[in-house]
Amino acid sequence: MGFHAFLEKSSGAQTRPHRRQSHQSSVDDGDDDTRPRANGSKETSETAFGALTNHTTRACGGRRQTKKQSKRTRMNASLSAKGAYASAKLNVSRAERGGARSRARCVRVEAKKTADGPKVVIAGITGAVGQEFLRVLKERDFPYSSMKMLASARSAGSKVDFDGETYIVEELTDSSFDGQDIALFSAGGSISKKFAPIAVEKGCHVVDNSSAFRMTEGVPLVIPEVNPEAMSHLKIGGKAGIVANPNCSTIIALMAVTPIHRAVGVERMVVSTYQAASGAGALAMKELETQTRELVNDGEVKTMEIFKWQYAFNLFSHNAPMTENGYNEEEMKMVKETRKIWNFNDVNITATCIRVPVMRAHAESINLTLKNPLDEKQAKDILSKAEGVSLIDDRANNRFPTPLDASDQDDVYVGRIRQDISQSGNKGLDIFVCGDQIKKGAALNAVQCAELLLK
Ligand code: 2RA
Repeated sequence: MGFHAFLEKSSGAQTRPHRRQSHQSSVDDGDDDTRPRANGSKETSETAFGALTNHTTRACGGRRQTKKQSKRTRMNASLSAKGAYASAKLNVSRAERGGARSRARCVRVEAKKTADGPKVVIAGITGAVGQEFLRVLKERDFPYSSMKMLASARSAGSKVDFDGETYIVEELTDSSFDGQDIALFSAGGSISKKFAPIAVEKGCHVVDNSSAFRMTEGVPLVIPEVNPEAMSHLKIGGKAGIVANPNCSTIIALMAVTPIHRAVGVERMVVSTYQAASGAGALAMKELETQTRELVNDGEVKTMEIFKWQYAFNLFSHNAPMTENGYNEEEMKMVKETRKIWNFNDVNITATCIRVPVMRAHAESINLTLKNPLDEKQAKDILSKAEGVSLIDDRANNRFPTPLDASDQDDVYVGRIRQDISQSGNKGLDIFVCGDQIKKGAALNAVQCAELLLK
């Protein structure tokens, strides 16, 4: 059965394929040290990445390709490992974003190697977040005097190019942190649990992208635009410590909701997420692409290794483990992490997290109950001034944020800003947000935390 026949048969309403979910890199956010497998086995993050080294990416300015080029890109996305991590940027104009105000840069900036810069370590360099760390460090001109690339024994000896130099990947051991200043970790929770305390003991600050220390008392859980003060006691040259990067869904939600909370107080938040493949790791991204190809070419899904359910042209409840109260761990992270980041235990939060067939940017529908009234014009005004937030909110043209708008961008995009008509007195607000899971949801946030250590 051909692709169109399949679509007609399986979906009825949908008669043509969506635009391709472009992605730049194979992703593993280091949030957990194991990944779901349909067959019940577990995959380490590094293996997950390794399996994708023949995967592909889109070239810079992908959306400006000719029809012929874009068809070729869609149908023949055979990406090399090098290509997958090339520093390509999504070169979409402001006009194409519906007039969004974007601070995301499209220029390439070289990282700043300088004799008095910190000694930087990346733990989990072969993972996609590890690779994204490098890209973000370059983009943000992060100062460094030396760079150390760490991975498991399996990857030791391989080479990584960064800022005009080639580095040999070293095995992560207890002595890896001797004399180092900042370690960016994204190698999974168990690696963080073992090695982050060792790094700190040796005087090296850790910014950890895993969930290992997020709820640990005394460990700041930081979104730099939201609660930088939580880590103000940690500075290069001072006593070393761990800073935890929140879960991607929490970061993306709070980038938009915090400015509203600061202005009028948020009493309750109802979140429904539409989470991309990247959050489940590189193999999930690969599975989404593979299944899509299979459907296009053969009309049926043959590969089902990561999730127990068909992923392409489908969606399902988030794959995080279920907890006793019927919420899965991803949903409970949103509840607990928000309270910690806001230092506000009275906020009521409920979340439903869903995995959708999108490559690398999460979307979230957020309904708020406010302490004090706020009309939608005021809400728009607050959000338009919020750091790291861009608006796409064009009702006349039905133009609102999409995961593709947010993919590969620094900012979180917000739209559908409207009064919740079910709540009286202008005390209810609805918004829809999209943010790049691997960038602001992981690597960018971590590098911003590292920048705070320098200030
Ligand atoms: C996800 N928890 O499932 C991940 C991202 N950190 O999307």
